Amino acid sequence: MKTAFITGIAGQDGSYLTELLLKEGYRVTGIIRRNSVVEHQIDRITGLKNVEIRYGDLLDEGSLQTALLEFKPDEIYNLAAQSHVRISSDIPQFTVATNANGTLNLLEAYKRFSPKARFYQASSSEMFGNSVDEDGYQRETTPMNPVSPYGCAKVFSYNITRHYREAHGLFISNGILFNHESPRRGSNFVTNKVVKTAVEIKKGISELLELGNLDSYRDWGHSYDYVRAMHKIVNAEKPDDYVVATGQTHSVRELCEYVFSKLELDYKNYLVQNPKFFRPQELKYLKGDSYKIRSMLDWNPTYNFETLLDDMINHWKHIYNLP
Ligand code: F7E
Repeated sequence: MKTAFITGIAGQDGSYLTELLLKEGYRVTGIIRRNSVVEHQIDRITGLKNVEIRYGDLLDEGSLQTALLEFKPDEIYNLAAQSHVRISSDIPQFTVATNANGTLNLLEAYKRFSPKARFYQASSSEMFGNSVDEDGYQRETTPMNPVSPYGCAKVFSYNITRHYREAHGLFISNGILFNHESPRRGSNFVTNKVVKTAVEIKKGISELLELGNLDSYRDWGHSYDYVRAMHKIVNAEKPDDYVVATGQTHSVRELCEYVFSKLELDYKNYLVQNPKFFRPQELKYLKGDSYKIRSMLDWNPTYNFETLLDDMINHWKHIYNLP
């Protein structure tokens, strides 16, 4: 039986990955941070049997060493992060400490105590910033020009993991994941914010949807599909780096149009723009070319933009008891 160790195990991706690995017969272990409000902290993985969790933190090297020594993992998935791009401008130092130095802390513990394991680093399309290839896509070779503290920290982690792979002969891979959502997405990310608020408007318990920039484009996939990519990346013959994306792009405005029209509403009657949701520098356009992982590891997404949003709409309709 293989053992997996997941940082960020209670998050959206951590929970889908845990379900996948349990189905594959893994022993699944991980760390969660101490939180003053204990309620709801592990809701996404509550009910899953045979998951072993300890308190730990990417900023607490001792906790990482203790966990690796106890669990002796075969696969390490570093999914923990301060993952909100706009908030990374409010708390840049914490974001960089966690998303950059935290990765280095885990790498050091891994190199010393678990070097035979395979290591997955959660890299992000936010690393590209506003650079786009001439054909309108971002891919593994696209230059990285990040436009947020979050993106800058992720570029550091991408580079340091590649350096450790080359310098120390470790099995380390990066998944460069474009936006991926689900009913388990935090409701301060734009997809879940739009879907949840639209359903609340339909139910008559909300009146307005307040958003920032409507003209940015994102390549949105489903977290369920993207954790399957992570597992394939870790179990490939050789360590390498792969873009994971759908290859379709839509604006925030198109997202609103689709979600409200599914609920037989016109988004223009409810939408207001609020400066507080704009970013100091916006990443305007993402569309990923995932040819490499599709051809080399036989990965394909099963959800598209519409079926992803349908899944989220159905989730919130169920919560609010709407037909
Ligand atoms: O914003 C615009 C916003 O916060 C998407 C993270 O998982 O994906 C995610 O980062 C777009 C942006 O995701 C609101 O300006 C408008 O253009 O859902 P988001 P993100 O920033 O793309 C990448 C790949 C990651 O790695 C990150 O960890 O929507 N937008 N109005 C808004 N966004 C939010 N959150 N809230 C608004 O009111």
